[in-house]
Amino acid sequence: MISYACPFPENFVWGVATAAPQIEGAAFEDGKGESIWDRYTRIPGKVLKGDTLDVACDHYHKFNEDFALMRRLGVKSYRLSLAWPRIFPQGDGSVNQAGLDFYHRLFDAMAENDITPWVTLFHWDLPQALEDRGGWTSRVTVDAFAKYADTVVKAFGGKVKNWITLNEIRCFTVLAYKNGGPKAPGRTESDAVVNQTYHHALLCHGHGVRAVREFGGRGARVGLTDNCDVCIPVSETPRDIAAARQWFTERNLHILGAIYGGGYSPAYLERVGADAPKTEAGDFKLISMPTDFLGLNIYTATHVRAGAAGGYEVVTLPVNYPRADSVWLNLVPQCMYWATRMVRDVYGASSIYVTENGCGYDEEPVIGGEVNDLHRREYLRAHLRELHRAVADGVPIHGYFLWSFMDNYEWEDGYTRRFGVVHCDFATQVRTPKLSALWYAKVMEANRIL
Ligand code: GBH
Repeated sequence: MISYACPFPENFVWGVATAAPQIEGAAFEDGKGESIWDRYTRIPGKVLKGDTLDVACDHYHKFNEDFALMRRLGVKSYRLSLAWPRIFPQGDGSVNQAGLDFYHRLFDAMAENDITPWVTLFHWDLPQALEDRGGWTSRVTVDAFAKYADTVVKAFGGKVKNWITLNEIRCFTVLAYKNGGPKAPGRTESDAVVNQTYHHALLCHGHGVRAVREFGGRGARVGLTDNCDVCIPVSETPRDIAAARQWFTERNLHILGAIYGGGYSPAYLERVGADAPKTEAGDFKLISMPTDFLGLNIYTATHVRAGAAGGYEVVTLPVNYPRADSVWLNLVPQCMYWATRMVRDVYGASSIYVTENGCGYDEEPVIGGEVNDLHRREYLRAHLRELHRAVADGVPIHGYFLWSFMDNYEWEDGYTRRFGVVHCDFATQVRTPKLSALWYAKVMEANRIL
């Protein structure tokens, strides 16, 4: 029996994560084009308090200070994203050199602070100009992404070795194109159109992999970050585990199932029927190119058990079930164990990184220069224990990135919901490491749970 006090494997990667639109600000500076989120935040009623991304954490101007703070906390690996509209203001067409220059300065500052970048090519900020040409419903976006991926991998391949193609396909497809939101652009489209957006996203993932293989240089690695639908078996009996596995497989058929399966499975095609996405010859050669790792963003899970008449049953949670302030974030630490184990068992994933995990709360005041977010420390500790359990069971988990380095723009929840281990005062841009940051610094240093 391996205890939680045992270290994580040697060379386990500990890091923190953010995304460009959520922290950079400078939304219209140095030639950056408008993103779909810049547009969406201005539609009344879409974002809490009408908060915009215009300034966010002003990281665009404060990155030196932010990297110095990371260094003080002992952060050695940092997952960030590139803003596509900073580099191609119109989505394709001509490149904005000032955008490339900004990221060169950023990577140089990271190197000076001994921080290794893990770079996501796309974290939801589609150039509005592409949305105007159909956005994710159109193959125009796939061609534009291919060009964007080639450009940034060529530009930064000397400074970046760890690449992530896309962040959470569901969040810019079904959650953005089906029911008018909650994600940008907030369109309302048919199932057939939504299925097509998945397919285009899968193709972009493939192009990201291809670009890294072609232009990434020596030692370059690439994978997808997925927020697969996660469940836990209510009891860890063979019956409930089998039920959970069935639920997991069905719910992830259209993304991980397609990528790892080398095509859409008969089960998927039967489910979507006439709404199946239109594909072209060669699509799956691209989509299913082998990757070096799978990134998972894991926050919560659905409870599943065996049905009385076979199959599975989703358990309805009691109203008092504990959760964070984000309504979707039920506290289910076993999500770490089951998500990682399922992707190993179902798809044979052989190198897994948790690319996000964390929790959002509203009221976290700075009192006497401190933020006592004991709730976050307990969340992280409980989740890391379940991750450790998976490692001890032989699940190939090679790293963990905490979401998020600092409080930032939480999409439709604006600046209300704080996910950072560093507090950000959005009026003054003062950063204050919370208690959880000081604790996590020690965890990273010790390579074990404290
Ligand atoms: C991640 O999404 C994102 O990658 C990151 O940018 C974000 O800040 C962070 O987590 C915290 O939210 O609309 O009710 O159907 C997390 C996964 C998936 C959680 C979509 C919220 C909305 C559920 N998210 N989900 S709903």
